[in-house]
Amino acid sequence: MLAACGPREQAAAPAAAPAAPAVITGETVRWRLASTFPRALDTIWGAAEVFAKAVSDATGGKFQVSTHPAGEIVPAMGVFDAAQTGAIEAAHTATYFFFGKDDALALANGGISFGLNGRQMTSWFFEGGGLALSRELLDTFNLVNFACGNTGVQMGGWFRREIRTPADLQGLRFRAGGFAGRVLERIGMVPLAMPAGEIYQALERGTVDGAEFVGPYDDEKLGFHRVAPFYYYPGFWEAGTQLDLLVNKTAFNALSPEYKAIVNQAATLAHTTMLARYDALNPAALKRLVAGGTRLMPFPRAVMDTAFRAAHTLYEELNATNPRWKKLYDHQIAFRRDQVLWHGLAEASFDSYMQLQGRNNRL
Ligand code: PYR
Repeated sequence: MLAACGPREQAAAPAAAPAAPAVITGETVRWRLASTFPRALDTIWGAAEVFAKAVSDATGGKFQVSTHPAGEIVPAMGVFDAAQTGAIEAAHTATYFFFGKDDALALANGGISFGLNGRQMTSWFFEGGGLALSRELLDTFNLVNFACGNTGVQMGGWFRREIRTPADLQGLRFRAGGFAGRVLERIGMVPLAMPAGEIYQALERGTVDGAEFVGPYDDEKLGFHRVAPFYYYPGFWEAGTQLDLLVNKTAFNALSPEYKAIVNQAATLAHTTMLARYDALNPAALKRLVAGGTRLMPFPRAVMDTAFRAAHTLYEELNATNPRWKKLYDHQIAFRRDQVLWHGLAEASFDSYMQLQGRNNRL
């Protein structure tokens, strides 16, 4: 029996636990899941496969989810609408890509600049009240959302020339994920949205001057280092981007309580697997990139400060104009304040001590 006791909030639990161990004898169910990401990215696309396998394993193959990379049955950025209308049962994507529908969608997946990091976002979502708030928002789009991956703090991306001051960013055409564009345009950049599979060509052809996707492992696969030598960090606009499983509400409600619990648990497995995979794969990729000539650079402090101010001015404007944004923002920002306090103590002091040991070749 598969107990319906996963992370406590992610899906509605069955009303009562069964009295005796039971074998799941549910109906045969077939879902189609379309991803925003290409198959080559086994990290971020991989979450769809982890999810589908876990669902199949838990139901003895009775609940099958066929997984489709970007463009196979739905274009990369068409997956939200396709799940909303029921053209497919599920999408694997990130809600911040769809901020054009409502800026609040950027808060639902932790996709705002200077937001929560990956661990803090998972805490907000599962234990801090984020699940209920984001479910309320996604419900208005006829979708049920599940946390289904996190990238951790991303890299700031690839540039053809050095960035010394905020002035060097003026007019730079830059591919950035989702809501980041709202802030980058405020600091003089020209943000361009495009799915992962289109970035390399845009960089190579000069349609964009620079680009970011996630971090070393994905970026190496996408080949950005072949076109732009300067690799900046940190990606202050993506501190803990959460990936989402978005399920059509009618399709979800048609499931038995057991199958609902299985969807919940499978999404949670995919969620934890993604960040573990990124953390396991990124260091070796980073070493390969640097050995191949990539120039690793921190963003100058003045760039970070300029962006921080611009982001918070934007947030205040949205607070004044969009009540759905404000409801999530106030909650998430109060949570951020406490998280920064707590993480600054144990986590940051331990990390900085260990980094000192690393820099002195003692690890
Ligand atoms: C991006 O598209 O930039 C992500 O981080 C997923």
